[in-house]
Amino acid sequence: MEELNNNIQKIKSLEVQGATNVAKFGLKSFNQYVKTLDMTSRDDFLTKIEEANYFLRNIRPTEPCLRNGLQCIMTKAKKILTDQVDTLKYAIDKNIEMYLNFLSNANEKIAKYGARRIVDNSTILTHCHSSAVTEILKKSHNEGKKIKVIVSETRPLFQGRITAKELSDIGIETTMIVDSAMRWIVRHKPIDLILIGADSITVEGTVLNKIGSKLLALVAEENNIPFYVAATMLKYNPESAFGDLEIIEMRNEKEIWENPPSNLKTLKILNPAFETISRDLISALITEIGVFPPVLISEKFEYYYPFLIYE
Ligand code: RUB
Repeated sequence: MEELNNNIQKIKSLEVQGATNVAKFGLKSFNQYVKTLDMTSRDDFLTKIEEANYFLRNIRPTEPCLRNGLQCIMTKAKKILTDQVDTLKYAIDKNIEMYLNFLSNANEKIAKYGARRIVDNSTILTHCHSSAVTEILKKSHNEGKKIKVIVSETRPLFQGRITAKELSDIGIETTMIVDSAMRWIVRHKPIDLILIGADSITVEGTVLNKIGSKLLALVAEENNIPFYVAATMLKYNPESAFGDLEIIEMRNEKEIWENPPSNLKTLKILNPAFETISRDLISALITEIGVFPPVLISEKFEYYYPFLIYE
């Protein structure tokens, strides 16, 4: 349990960040933990892994990609009617491998389809750090297209620096701006396309992504710039179809101001990590099955991932 707790802490502290990385790391941590369990009773084993499942799925509330993976693995494990704990462990290992493969293949396909939307000599504006977005940009660059990228620093934890570093490392011309310059840059520099990632997609086709994303979407609408969201469909929240609302993660106020003067008794700090972008502000989703309007998400998800539907 100690190693699992350490890994949970890595996700909590954002040492591991971004929905895809969180899902991959969370599932690998779950698998490591399962392998360490030394017990022979099926019931004891299921109780222990249910406990780990509970902790992992609640670390970052706005992350259905990890929740979908855990849900799929737990449902399949419980359906195997064996008293052999080793058989259950083997099945969990195989199902985690399957889900991790879905994730890796998804980002490859997203890069392929997304790069087709990026034209030569274009400038792309992005926000935060999304592996789906950087894969598209890297692929476009590797295909020989000359692209420029503008990225916001993404306060309070500066995930924009991860994007800037990844892209500059391979020679993409990258410019960093402060978050509040998002509107200014669109009005003063030629931007061809705005591209962001996603943490969650609801049944209505609403996307949840890093705080600041809705501002960017409004700026895109105001200036008639295509606004795309690159995300695997594994970020769809199936519970939203049964009425649940996606929860916005509120992060520690210390991320915004570590040591405010203690005499400021009436000061409050709020640190929401994500916000919603309604589907009418999104030109299209770029996913592993192609590019389509957000309103089609539940239909496509049910068709391609029926085994991930749960109430
Ligand atoms: C990261 C963030 C990313 C999405 C998508 O927020 O909002 O845009 O998670 O990332 P945080 P990816 O840093 O708080 O986790 O495309 O890699 O899944």
